[in-house]
Amino acid sequence: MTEPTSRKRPQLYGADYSVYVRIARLALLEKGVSHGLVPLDIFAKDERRDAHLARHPFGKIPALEHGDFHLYETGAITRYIDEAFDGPALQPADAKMRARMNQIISIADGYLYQQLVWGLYVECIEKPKRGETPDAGRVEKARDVALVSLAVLAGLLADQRWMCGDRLTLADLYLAPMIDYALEVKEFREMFAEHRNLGDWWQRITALDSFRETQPAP
Ligand SMILES: N[C@@H](CCC(=O)N[C@@H](CS)C(=O)NCC(=O)O)C(=O)O
Repeated sequence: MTEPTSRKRPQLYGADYSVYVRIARLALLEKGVSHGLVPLDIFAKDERRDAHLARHPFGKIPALEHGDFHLYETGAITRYIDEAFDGPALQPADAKMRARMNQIISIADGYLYQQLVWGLYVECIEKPKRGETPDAGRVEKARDVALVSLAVLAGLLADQRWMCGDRLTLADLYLAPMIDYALEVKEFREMFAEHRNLGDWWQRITALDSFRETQPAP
């Protein structure tokens, strides 16, 4: 007799440095779901990465296995985690608030990941560490998008505790790992400091056990 999927421990494939892996882990931890992290360095270009294409044909991390149920794409994974397991709801029940959460997730996927993580963090922190020169044009574009993004997020947060009201949702979990990388860049820190409500929100984020537990290894 096979064990039902619901009783199996989910396994997440990915690396702790990955923003998207961290989002999925934050969701698992906030739901209190016991799970495993199977280490997979997607940039290693080795045979483990090749084998991973069977799990994720687009060659990205994370991928989730829950019994015989296999899933990739962080948006699908986090919503599945929220809906398939007990624990605090990570999506608002109210249609307008849920739409707002989905809007913030789209902003994170569509603009923040490329500009904050690749355009600012990788260009300004990672490249100099490797002895490479940042692409000034790339950084300038990222800075422009960062300015708009922070104004938008500060407006959406307003005087709420979390991005979508008084409860932590997937919107907060999406933003946190991206902003965490960008905050290593001095110029971004200065822009961020212009928005007091974002600073208060960030204190709440950094106080989460899940956030601390998923901090990438130095
Ligand atoms: N749309 C994917 C994006 C995942 C993604 O971009 N993951 C990055 C790591 S944070 C990755 O695997 N990059 C490898 C590559 O682009 O070759 C999702 O939502 O899961």
